[in-house]
Amino acid sequence: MIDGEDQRTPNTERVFLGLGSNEGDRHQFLEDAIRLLGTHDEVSVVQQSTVLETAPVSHIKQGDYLNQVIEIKTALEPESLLDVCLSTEAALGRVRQERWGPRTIDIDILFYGQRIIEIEGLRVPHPEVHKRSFMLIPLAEIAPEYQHPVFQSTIKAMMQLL
Ligand code: A4P
Ligand code: MG
Repeated sequence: MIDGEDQRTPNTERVFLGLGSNEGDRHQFLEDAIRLLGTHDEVSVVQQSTVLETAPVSHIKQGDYLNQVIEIKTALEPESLLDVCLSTEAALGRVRQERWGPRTIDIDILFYGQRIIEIEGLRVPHPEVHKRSFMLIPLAEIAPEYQHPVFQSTIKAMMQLL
């Protein structure tokens, strides 16, 4: 082994994160989340969709969301990536109140390559991704041909079923 040589195989899996904010300075929260995620040693942001304003999907009355999807490259395994997402939310002052309630910033793992993960505290693909236009529209902008590993259907095709 050559001294200092990096023995890790580069991770070529495409990873997508969904961002949502409906409290406070929503644009700033999205911008800060992307900047903070990108400052992590093992995360680089490779693509970002435009920002979409969307009506809340919830039984709780709350304000409109700004949603955005980003594609990242990361050497982190999904569970460590979730920790980074949760600590980024915390750094931006998110306090968890009710489920599906208003939030300064929400960061969800939508896809991690073609992996299917069902463990305590982590489900990937995100279980609602195929039903939510606020996730599919920005995804379609940056990865229209990406295939959902469970449904074997592209983002573009899933959008037509909404
Ligand atoms: N968790 C499990 N799987 C994942 C994953 N793939 N990515 C766990 C991220 N987290 C995942 O999340 C609760 C727990 O989910 C986390 O601790 C993690 O262990 P949370 O963000 O505190 O809870 P939540 O967001 O209130 O609930 P949930 O079910 O995650 O809701 P969603 O799916 O995030 O939906 N309407 C519009 N227009 N735009 C939105 O962005 N978002 C929601 C929240 C509702 N309505 C919306 C929007
Ligand atoms: Mg969430």
